[in-house]
Amino acid sequence: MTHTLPAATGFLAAVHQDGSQVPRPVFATLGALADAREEHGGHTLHTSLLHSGAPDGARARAGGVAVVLAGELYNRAELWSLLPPGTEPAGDAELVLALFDRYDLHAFRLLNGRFAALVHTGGRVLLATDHAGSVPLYASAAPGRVLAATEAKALRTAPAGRPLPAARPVRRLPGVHQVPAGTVLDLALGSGTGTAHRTWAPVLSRRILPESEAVETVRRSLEHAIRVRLGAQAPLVVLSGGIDSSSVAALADRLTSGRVDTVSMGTDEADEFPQARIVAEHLGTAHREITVPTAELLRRLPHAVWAAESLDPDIIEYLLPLTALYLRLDGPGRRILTGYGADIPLGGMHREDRLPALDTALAHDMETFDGLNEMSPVLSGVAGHWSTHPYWDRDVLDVLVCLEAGLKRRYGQDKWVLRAAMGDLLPAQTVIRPKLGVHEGSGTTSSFSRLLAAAGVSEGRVHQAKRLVVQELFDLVVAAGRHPDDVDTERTVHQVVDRLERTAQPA
Ligand code: AMP
Ligand code: PCX
Ligand code: MG
Repeated sequence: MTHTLPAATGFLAAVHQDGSQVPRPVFATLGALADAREEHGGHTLHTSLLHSGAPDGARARAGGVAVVLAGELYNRAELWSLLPPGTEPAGDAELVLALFDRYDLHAFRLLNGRFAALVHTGGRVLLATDHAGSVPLYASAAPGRVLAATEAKALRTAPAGRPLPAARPVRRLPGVHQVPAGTVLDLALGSGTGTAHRTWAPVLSRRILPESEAVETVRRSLEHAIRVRLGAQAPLVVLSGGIDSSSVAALADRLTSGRVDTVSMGTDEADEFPQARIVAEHLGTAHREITVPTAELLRRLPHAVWAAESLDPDIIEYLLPLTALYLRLDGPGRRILTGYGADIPLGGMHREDRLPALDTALAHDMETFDGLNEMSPVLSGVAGHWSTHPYWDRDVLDVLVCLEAGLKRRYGQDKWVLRAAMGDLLPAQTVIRPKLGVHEGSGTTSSFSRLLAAAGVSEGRVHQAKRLVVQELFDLVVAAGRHPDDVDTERTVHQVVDRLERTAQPA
């Protein structure tokens, strides 16, 4: 059984050949910090762990190998079966350590989880992400040192590093790179460079299955992904009333002995409260509705960029209402289940009948998700919570991506296979209803557009202006290290619009 929160939700780690300074750990994620400094083999490993009371489960060392892990694993039982009987590791870091001893870096090909990890052994430092890169991991390396952190802002004051193999540079943070999804970077401490190994890639082929088998496989894999994501306490499901989150709530409800909590957010402009209420009443969950005034929603724009460290304006629009919701959830840290991500492998954003277009969109989305940070735990971490995404469980994702498109779009319905898999647990109207995206259902896209229009942006340039606003906010709250409470959305919008106008004017 998983505790409410993982042992660590983030880290800053530094491996040095000499005793150089380590940047002060600065995170958006809320949590206590546990520092540790260990010397071995002439190297120093310094770690600052963001934890929730039991940091020991996130650190392990034996035989000259040290592991630091933020997040959690979901296929523990399978992984344990690979180890000698009777050796049940105390935590996920210890489990990875034991697997590393047996498989070296190939251990990471075995893991299904939501994590970022660092392994230090001899002159090697390995940096690893889960298949989806769902816990972002950043690094700065130079001869004799490797720094790594789960938030880019934690490396803001690091001395400039060298380019890393396959890793993307981070805007305005010289020498800071993001480790790609499903990757192990195997770095030599002496040179600060090394090799990238992919440990996961989305399937490119499509499988043909009879309807009933596809439906059963989807149901079984999703149910399993939810079972392994449940903690000691009843979970909280962020519920829109659409098929994705309603399915998560229904399965969590079946697998939990106590009552599941659900929460829906809306704004003073738009909500999907009636749709969510139908599901909550059907399941008998302890349900809450939270209305966030639009002014507050827009004030949270700097917080969404601060948490996600993403430059994509569309992604920030999806994440903004969720960030605003998480910031309204006070009290002790909760384990939050979401339906986020279902629309990517199921082509849920695709609302018409042509199958080639559906698979084109899907292939594109599976090729471009990396680095968007849309599933970053920091989004709920800013309020001290831990979110997890069953549809992006490694095994669920593998099942969903490869289903032939005709199982996703069928009988005029989007996400047909999921709807068919959940028919017995949800109200009929929930099962058949097409739904708006969270950015539409909460009025986020329209209120952000209106803010720009009020600042003088013409309709044709709204999207470009949104991109620039998000970029400016990134520069302020990530690159310059400003706290989002001190950044005014409206003032930033005006500055960006002034700049846009100056560049648009003929010389
Ligand atoms: P979407 O695919 O647009 O429905 O949004 C992704 C996920 O965010 C959903 O599966 C829900 O878990 C969550 N979500 C979306 N809208 C809301 C809402 N209004 N209130 C609470 N959670 C939501
Ligand atoms: N979503 C999607 C994510 C869509 C965008 N991400 C991408 N293409 N990488 C989902 O939940 O699957 C909505 C609102 O729909 C967010
Ligand atoms: Mg959805």
